[in-house]
Amino acid sequence: SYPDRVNVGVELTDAIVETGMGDNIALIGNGRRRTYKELADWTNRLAHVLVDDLGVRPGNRILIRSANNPAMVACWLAATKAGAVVVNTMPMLRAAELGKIVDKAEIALALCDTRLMDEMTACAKTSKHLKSVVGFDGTSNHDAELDRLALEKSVKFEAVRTGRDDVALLGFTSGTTGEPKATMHFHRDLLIIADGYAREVLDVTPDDIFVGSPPLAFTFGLGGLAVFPLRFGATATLLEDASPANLISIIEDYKATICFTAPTAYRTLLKAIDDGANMLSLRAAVSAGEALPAPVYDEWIAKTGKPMLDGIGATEMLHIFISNRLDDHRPACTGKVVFGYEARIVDDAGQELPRGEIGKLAVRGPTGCRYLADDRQSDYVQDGWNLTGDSFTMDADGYLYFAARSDDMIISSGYNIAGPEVEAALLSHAAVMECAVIGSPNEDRGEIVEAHVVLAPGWAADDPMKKALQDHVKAAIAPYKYPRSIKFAASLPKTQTGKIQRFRLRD
Ligand code: 3SK
Repeated sequence: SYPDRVNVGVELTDAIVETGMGDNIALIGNGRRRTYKELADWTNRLAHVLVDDLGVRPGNRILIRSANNPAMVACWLAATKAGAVVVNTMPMLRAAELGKIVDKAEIALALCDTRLMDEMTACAKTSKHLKSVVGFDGTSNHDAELDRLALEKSVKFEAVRTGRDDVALLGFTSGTTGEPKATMHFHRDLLIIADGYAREVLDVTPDDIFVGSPPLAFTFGLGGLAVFPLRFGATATLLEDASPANLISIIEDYKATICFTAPTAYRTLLKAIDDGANMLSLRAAVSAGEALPAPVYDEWIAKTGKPMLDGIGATEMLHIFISNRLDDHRPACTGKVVFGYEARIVDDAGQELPRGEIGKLAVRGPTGCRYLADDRQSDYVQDGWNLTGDSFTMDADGYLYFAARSDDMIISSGYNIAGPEVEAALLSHAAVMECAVIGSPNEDRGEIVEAHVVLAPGWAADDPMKKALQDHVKAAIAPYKYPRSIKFAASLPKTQTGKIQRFRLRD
C-alpha cells in the first residue's frame, strides 16, 4: 500500500537521496556517470523549466522523443515531478506515426532530443494539438534550449503531490490493426512493478547494474532500465545503440548484473561467449517480448550456469506478470504468476478450463488495462480479467506454458508489429495492387514480417522490386517494421465476400 499522495518521480530520485544513497551511481550513459544526488538536482531544475517557463500544469500530457540516454530519463522524471502525464516515444517513429500519438493523447508539448528534431517538427506542422517542441541535448552536454533554461534554475523543486491513482504514464501499443491504443498507468503502478516483480523475482539490491536493449518508450524498457534500478538505489546503464555488440561490451566493461532483452539478442550473446566474451557478471538474464526457445535457455545455462528468466508482460499490464524465478526456472516454461497477480486459462466463453488444456490466458492483479478513450477496452478486460491475446496452458502446480498468439500481431525480435500498418505502407507504392502481411516463423527473430504482394500490371516481380518495396516501407514507417520477406503472387486467397484469408498464407 502507498500513501494517498505519492509522486513516482520523487520516489525514484529525492527519496533515494534521503535514504542516504545520494552518492550511488544512478545512471551511466554517453560516457558519463550521474549520482542520485545529481539526478535529483537535474530533474528538479528541469521540472522548474516545465512549470515556470513552459506553463506545464498537473495532468498536461508531454511527449518525449529520444533514444535511451540519461537525458531522456531526466526529462521523464522531471515531467512526472511536475505532475504531467508522459508519453515516451521511440526515436525510429516517423512524423505520421508521431502524429497519431499526438492526436490520440491530445499532446501540446513535446520534448525532443535535438538530433531527432526533423520528424518531430514535421509532425508539429500538421498537428492541431502540438503547440510547442522544445529541444534537449541527448548527449548530456547541456547544449540545447531545455538544458540552457535549466542551468539557471534552483535544484529545489516542490513536486506536485499527485494522487497514487493519478495517471503518470501513457504507454502506447499499436494493437493488431495498427491504430495506436494508449494504456493509462498510475503513479502507484510504476511503484508496484518494482516492489512486485523487481523485488520478488530479481531481488534487486543497490549493487545491481542494469543493462538492456528495449527502448524506454516500451514499458518493458522503462521498467527494466529505469524504474527497477532507480527504485532500489541501483545503477542503470543506458545505450543509445543497443546493438548486441554494444550490449556485450557494456556488460563486460561495467560488470552488469541484470540484463533485459529479447531471445534474439541472447543468441548473439551466446555466440559472443564462444568468441571469448565474459558474461559471468550477469546474475540474471531476463528474457521477454517473445517466447524464449528452449535451446537458447539450455545453452545459456550450460555456458554461464546463471539463471535465464523467461517472462511475459504486456504494455496493457505495464510489465511482467508471469515469470520464472532465480531459484526456479525451466526451459519452455514462462513460470508462475508474479506476486499480486492471478492467472487462469479460459475458453472463448470465458469459462476456466481444466489444468493442462490450451486456452486463452486471462490475468488480473494490481496493474491492468485501462485504455484511453477506446472501445477496445471491453475486448481486453472481461469480467475483471485481462485477456492478453496469448494462448497458454497451466499445469497442476501453476506453471504456465506459452502456446501461441491468439491474434494477428507479429512479434519480431521483441518488437510488436501490426500487419495492417505494414500493408498500408506497401499499398502506398504505385507498384502494389494488393498485399497481405503475416508473421513467418524465424529461428533468429521468432517471427519476421512477410508480405505477399500482387503487383500492378507492368511492374517486374524481381529482386530490385523487392528492395524498392522494402526501402519504401522503411521510409514510410519505423524501419524495423519492414518486410524482411516478400513473396510475389498472382492473387491472394479470399473469402466469397472478398476478405483476404491471411490464415491460408500462414499455413
Ligand atoms: O512483451 C511485452 O509486450 C512487454 C510489455 C511490457 C512489459 C514487458 C513486456 C515483456
